[in-house]
Amino acid sequence: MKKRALITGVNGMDGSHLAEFLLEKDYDVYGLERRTSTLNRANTSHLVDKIKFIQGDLTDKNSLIKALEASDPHEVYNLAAQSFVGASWNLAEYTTKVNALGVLNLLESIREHNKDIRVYQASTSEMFGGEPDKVPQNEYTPFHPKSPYAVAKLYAHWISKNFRQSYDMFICCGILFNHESERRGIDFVTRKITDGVAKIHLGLQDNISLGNLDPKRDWGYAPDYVRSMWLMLQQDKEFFFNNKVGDFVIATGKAHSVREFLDRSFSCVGIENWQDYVVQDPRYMRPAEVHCLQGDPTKAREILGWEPTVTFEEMIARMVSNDINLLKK
Ligand code: NAP
Ligand code: G4F
Repeated sequence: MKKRALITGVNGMDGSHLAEFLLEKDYDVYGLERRTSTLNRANTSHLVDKIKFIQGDLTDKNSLIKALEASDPHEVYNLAAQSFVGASWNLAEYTTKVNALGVLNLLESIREHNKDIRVYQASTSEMFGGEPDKVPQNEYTPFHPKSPYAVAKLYAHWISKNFRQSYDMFICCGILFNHESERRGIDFVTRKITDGVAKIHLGLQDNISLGNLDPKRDWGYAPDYVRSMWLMLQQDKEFFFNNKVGDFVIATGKAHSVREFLDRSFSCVGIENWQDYVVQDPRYMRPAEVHCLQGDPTKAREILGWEPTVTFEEMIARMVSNDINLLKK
C-alpha cells in the first residue's frame, strides 16, 4: 500500500524539496496551500500533476480538519510558517497566530482525526538565541528566543512535546539550523547575496544593501535537511516511545559569518574586493541579534544515520550559478 503524506507549506523552499523526496519514495503527496489571489507555485510548478493540492490555512482549524479528511495521511509534515525572522517584530501578532496557535490547531485536528498519524514539526535553531558562550548547540542547550518568530516557534516546540507526552502521539521536532537552496526566498540573507552577486556580475545592479555582517550561521543545503525530516518519522515505534527520541538537532557542525558568505559568493564570479559592492543599511539591522548558531548533529548521525552531503562552498556555487542562469533567461 502506498503511504500518504500531507505537507503544509508545500510551496515553500522545504515543502517543495520534501515533496520531490517523498514522490521519489513513491508516496501519495498532498500539499496544503494558502489561498492567494495569484497562485504561488514557483517552487512546485514542475510537480503540479503529481501533488494533490488542498486549500487550507494553519489559522483556520476547520480547513485543517477538511484537509486531513481529504488526504487521510500516514504522515504530516508541518512546514507552514511565517518564516522570516526579520519581519516578525512588525508582524508579531500574525507570526504568533500562524507559528504558535496554528500548530496547536493542527495538532488538535490530527488528534481528532487519527492520533496514530506521525507528525513532523519544523522547530528551529533560532530558539537557542545563539549566545557565544552557548556554542555549539545540541538537544540539551537551554532555549533563549530573541525574536517574536523564535518565541512563537518555542511555543510550537513545547506544545508538540506536550501532545507527544499527553496523548502518546508520534511527533518529532526537527531543530533545524539554517538551510538554503536555489529556492530560498529572496529576503533571506543567502539568497539576497547570491541574487545580488549575479546581478552585479551581469551589470544589472551596483551593490547589495545589508545589515549586520558579523552573525554566524551553520548553513546547510535544504535537500539534505528534508531527508532528515523523513528519517525522523521512519523510526521504529517502540524504539521511539521507549527512548524518547523525538527531538533532533540537524546541522553541519560548522558556522560561517555573513562576511564569509559574501566572500565566497563574490569569489564565484571572480570578484575579490567585495567590500566595494556592499552597503550597510540600518533598515536591515534587527532589534535583537542572534550572534552564533552552530549545531552539534551527533544524535542525528548516531540514531538516524543522517549526515549532510553538500558543503558550504558547493551550496553557494550552486546558488550563484542558478541565479545567473535565471537572470540570463
Ligand atoms: P518558506 O519557504 O517561507 O515556506 C513556508 C511556507 O508556509 C510557504 O509555502 C507559505 O505559504 C506557508 N504558509 C505561511 N503561512 C501559512 C499559513 N497561515 N497557513 C498555511 N501555510 C502557510 O520556509 P522554509 O524555509 O521552507 O521553512 C519551512 C519551515 O521550517 C518553516 O516552518 C520554518 O520556520 C522552518 N525552519 C526553516 C529553516 C531554514 O533555514 N529554512 C530552519 C529551521 C526551521 P506561501 O507560499 O503562500 O507564502
Ligand atoms: O537569512 P536570515 O534572514 O535568516 P535567520 O534570521 O537566521 O532565519 C532563518 O534561519 C532560521 C534557523 O536558524 C529559521 F528558523 C528561519 O525561518 C530562517 O529560515 O538572516 C541570517 C543573518 C541574521 O543574523 C541577519 O541579521 O543574516 C543577518 N543579515 C545581515 N544583513 C541579514 C541581512 N539578514 C537578512 N535577511 N537581510 C539582510 O539584509
